[in-house]
Amino acid sequence: MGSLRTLLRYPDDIYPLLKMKRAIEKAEKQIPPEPHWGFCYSMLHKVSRSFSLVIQQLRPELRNAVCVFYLVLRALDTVEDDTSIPTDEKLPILIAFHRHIYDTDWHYSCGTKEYKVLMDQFHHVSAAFLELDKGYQEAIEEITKRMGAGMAKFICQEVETVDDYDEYCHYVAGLVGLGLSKLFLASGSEVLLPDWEQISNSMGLFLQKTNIIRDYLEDINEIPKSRMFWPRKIWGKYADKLEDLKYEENSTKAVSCLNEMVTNALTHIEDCLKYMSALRDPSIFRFCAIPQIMAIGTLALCYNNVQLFRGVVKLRRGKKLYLYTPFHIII
Ligand code: IN0
Repeated sequence: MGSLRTLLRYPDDIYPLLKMKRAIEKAEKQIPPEPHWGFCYSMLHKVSRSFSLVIQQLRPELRNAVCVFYLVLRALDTVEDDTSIPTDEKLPILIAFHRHIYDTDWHYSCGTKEYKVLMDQFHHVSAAFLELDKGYQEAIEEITKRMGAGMAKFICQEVETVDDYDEYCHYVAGLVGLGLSKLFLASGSEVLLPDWEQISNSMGLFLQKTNIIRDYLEDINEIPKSRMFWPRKIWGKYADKLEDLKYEENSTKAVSCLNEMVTNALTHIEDCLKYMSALRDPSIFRFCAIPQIMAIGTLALCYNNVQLFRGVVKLRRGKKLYLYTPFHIII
């Protein structure tokens, strides 16, 4: 639940931590009896313990669609991330992934731990996908197709300019925003604003850019080869190589670069607020707002913080869980 020392230092964390523990236990007891839905929901809890609770509070029909969408995206991500797959084998899988989701005989073994289980037993996700209404299926298929093609493009291309950065983040996260807006529309709970594509995209870009900033050290130290998502156009003003930012003698330059990256991410905030202001359904609002609040908290922690180049900078677990606790329990 968190170390005793942390709990004594932050006693206000104890209540949300206990609430969260109970909420997780309750969610785990509510796993559906059908094997494919049972697999999907228990997999969802495994790959994202706290976010799965936010999905859980959506209305059942939309919840099923979001659960399948989330797992399809995680699976696509597992293929993209697996550095042991040769490029000539990876590209066709990414490009054809939107067709594989219709095929309950398809599976491709890759990834590690729970992601390997997800890939090996992907037929459960396909079976669940095939039970969704056509409107949900079409939205998931279209986004998976565009995302797979975008990921394939960036396997062979580095993030040089800020436009490249925005384009890469569009494929891996902005499209998720577009897809979710379509699912909300298909559920009948929400309507779309005229500029829905632009603002849905910004919702994803803000989350993804925060992840890219936060994960600098983890990505640069990745074995066998570091992964670089910070645009050269920005870091090139401060260092000859992106990895040089992690060395102590470059601390001042590194922090200036970090602050420019955070400022870049903050440009999406206005669109995000516009998107969230237009939502009508309180459960959809919570689903969208909680990851955004977490991202703002993470950026606040990263800004001007040299520790980002030394180790992990993450929101304290208790603080994070406080956000996940349903509002009416706290107030
Ligand atoms: C998400 C997003 C997400 C939620 C709500 C609205 C969104 C609108 C646009 C784009 C994305 C939106 O949220 C999750 C949050 C999450 O998974 N949090 C993890 C923590 C973490 O750091 O991984 C948790 O365990 O709490 C998210 O990060 N992504 C995501 C993926 C699929 C879906 Cl359906 C929704 C991933 C990403 C890359 C940012 C889009």
